[in-house]
Amino acid sequence: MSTTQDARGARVIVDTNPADTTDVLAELAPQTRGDVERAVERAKRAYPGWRATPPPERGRVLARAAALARERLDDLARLLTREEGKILSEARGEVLKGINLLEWYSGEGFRLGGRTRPSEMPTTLLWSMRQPLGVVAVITPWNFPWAEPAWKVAPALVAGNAVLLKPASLTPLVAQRFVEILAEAGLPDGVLTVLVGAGGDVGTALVDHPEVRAVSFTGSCDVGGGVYARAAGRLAKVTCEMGGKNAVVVMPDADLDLAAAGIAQGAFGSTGQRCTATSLGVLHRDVAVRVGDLVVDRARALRIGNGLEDGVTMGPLVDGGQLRTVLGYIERGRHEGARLLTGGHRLDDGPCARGFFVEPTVFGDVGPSHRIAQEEIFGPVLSLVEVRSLEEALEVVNGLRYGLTSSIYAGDANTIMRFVDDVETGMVHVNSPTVGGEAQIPFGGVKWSGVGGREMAEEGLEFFTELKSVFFDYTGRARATNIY
Ligand code: UN1
Repeated sequence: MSTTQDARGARVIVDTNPADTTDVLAELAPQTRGDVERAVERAKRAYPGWRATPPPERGRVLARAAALARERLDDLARLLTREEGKILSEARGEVLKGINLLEWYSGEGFRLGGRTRPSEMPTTLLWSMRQPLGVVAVITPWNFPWAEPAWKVAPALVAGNAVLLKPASLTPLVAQRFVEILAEAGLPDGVLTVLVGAGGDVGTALVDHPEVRAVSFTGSCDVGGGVYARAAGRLAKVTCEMGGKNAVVVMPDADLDLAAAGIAQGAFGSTGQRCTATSLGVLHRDVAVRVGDLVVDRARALRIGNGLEDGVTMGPLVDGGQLRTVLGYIERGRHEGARLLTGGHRLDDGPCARGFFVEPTVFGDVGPSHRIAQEEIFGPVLSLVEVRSLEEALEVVNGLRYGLTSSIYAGDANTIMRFVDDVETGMVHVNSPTVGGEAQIPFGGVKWSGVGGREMAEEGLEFFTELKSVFFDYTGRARATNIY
């Protein structure tokens, strides 16, 4: 994407393919604060009807959208690859994940509810019920332009809210397609509106709007911290899912080929542009050299290029800004004294001549305090740190300010369970890569990685509801015997 001016001097968002910037997908006029105001009004008008729609029926709209998306899986995946850059198989995986979320939350339409409890008082029923919040805002990142809207919008809708979706301005088309499919599935007008524009205009207007009852954000810590502070300032509900510095620990009794494959998949899949990407390998010294060699072999075997082409196994970075950031970290790694084992350069000729490509990069001899071992890079750059024990590995991982996800490759159940117990991350994998999440289990992190509650599963639905507790004396006489 770039922002430019049209013939009359108005600003336009130019949506381009990051693998080939001559491939322009669309030019869009960015929306403004005035558009946000009008969208909020429309959402307020649509809300009562949607709130009154029985939850199973709300769920059915999601189920129909899931079925439509499944029919169009190939087209959606191709559009996603063109807009975001990840290779086609990854794009298909992302579309399928969004479909899973729609399907999971469609079923929640039948389960939405609270619980009953006995009362201290006779002839009295106590129960809690879940109700929608009203108008809510959802702000999603460019790296999962289909799955992220699905995992926030689906629970918000089945709970009965009216939703304003602001996708990243780098990837607006896939998000628009998502909204169109829901409309086709029967979602009434005004219940879901997409607003394309800059975070500083549209995002801020949503976060500050007094009628927006909750904000669900995924993106960087910098932006998320600002969203959290602003929304908290007016006592709105907020959830922020932010960065990660996700480590894979490899112990001597691990299956080393499996570990290397998992590290490479986590580090270079989606070109490292996911909050769950593996960017730190914490290797026991007995196996560090072997695992390092195996990971380097895998990095060198990757074929970089346009993700639409057969045989390409790693796509570009999303734009020039991301390319500069990643190259900056590679430079820093060199200066900090880490050993470059492979990669380290921009690729700008042959199939990579017209896009934002960088080599998959691995650094060895990285110190745990180096910036490349501490900070989220969001690109295909892996740092390898050596440790002498599980305790030392835990010190490295728990010393990070992030706490999204982690992984251990080991054989011994005791070692594995000590890691699972003591690691300070919201998600932990055993003998599998750090990436991924499934609709039916909570997703999210601790420390700098997230605040405001987990997403996905029932927990993701809770955020978009308010609980009401009901005390119902069905004879009207229980108060007389109330001992309190
Ligand atoms: C995944 O690893 O499949 O922004 C999901 C992100 C995350 C999504 C990761 N919210 O990268």
